[in-house]
Amino acid sequence: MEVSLIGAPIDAGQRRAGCIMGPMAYRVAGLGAAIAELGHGVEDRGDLGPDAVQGAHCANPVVHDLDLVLGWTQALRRAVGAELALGRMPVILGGDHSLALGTVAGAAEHAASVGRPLFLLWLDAHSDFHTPLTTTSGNLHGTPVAWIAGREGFDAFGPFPAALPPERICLYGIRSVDPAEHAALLTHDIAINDMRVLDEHGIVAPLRAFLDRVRAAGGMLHVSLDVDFLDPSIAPAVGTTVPGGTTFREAHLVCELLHESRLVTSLDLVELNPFLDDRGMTAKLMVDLVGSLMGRKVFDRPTA
Ligand code: 6HN
Ligand code: MN
Ligand code: MN
Ligand code: MN
Repeated sequence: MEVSLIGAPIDAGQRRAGCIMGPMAYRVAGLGAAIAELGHGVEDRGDLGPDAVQGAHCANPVVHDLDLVLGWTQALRRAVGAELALGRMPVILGGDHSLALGTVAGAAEHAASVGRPLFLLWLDAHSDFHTPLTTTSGNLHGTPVAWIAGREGFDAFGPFPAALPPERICLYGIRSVDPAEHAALLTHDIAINDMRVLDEHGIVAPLRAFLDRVRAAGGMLHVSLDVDFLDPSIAPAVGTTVPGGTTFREAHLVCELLHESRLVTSLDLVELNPFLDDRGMTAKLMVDLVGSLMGRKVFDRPTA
């Protein structure tokens, strides 16, 4: 694989300071070297900045920093599309989860241009299914999945390029859904693998079922990994901790299965807030998880 690291120090999609340091923390934790060690080519494209956007309007007065989020959305959309067009795998170092408005838009645009369906795996404690009109926090990091699924209420963003039908979206690990999100999810046929489902069926079977669908459709797969997918005891460096997250081995197993599938074409690493970390443990764990996703094995058995 040829991997491009893209820094996206955006924190405008939420209110707690610190996500802006995310890209640098991944570099300090050795992300590039960890990927190169596995035999992949790695280019660090440095940090991106937002396009200049002014005067965007939202009818919901609690929504904040709309111009900035729009500016990042445009810049990331172009950057991800450009890397995919070069046949490279973009890995976006966030930055808060609002960056997925741009990254998934870029991936969707590219997939449409080559005539392949894009699938989305959302590894998160949250469903991020608000629209700018339903959010009560005003934090746009809680909205990307809704735009991607083609929901209304995103006037300032325009229509999502090639909106994903619900059966191409898989929410994995969720355990915090707001009432307005819940109501909307009930009317969309999105695979919702909340922690209750994963407790009962295990971490493997629901993921395999989704990956089988991606493979059967000849799809591209964007993975969006929110730090709060992990249990706060192993990943404290995130502003929106929710108890009851995935364990160290569960998270690695997800990444190992993703590697074995050979289906992942782009990846977001989001919501790392290094200011909240404990001696870099979260940044290091995220780097290790990327290692598993890119081919590192607990025990490497030679294949016949
Ligand atoms: N994330 N549902 C809450 C809100 O403010 O809308 C939390 C969103 C969390 C966002 O996971 O990236
Ligand atoms: Mn802000
Ligand atoms: Mn999220
Ligand atoms: Mn989250």
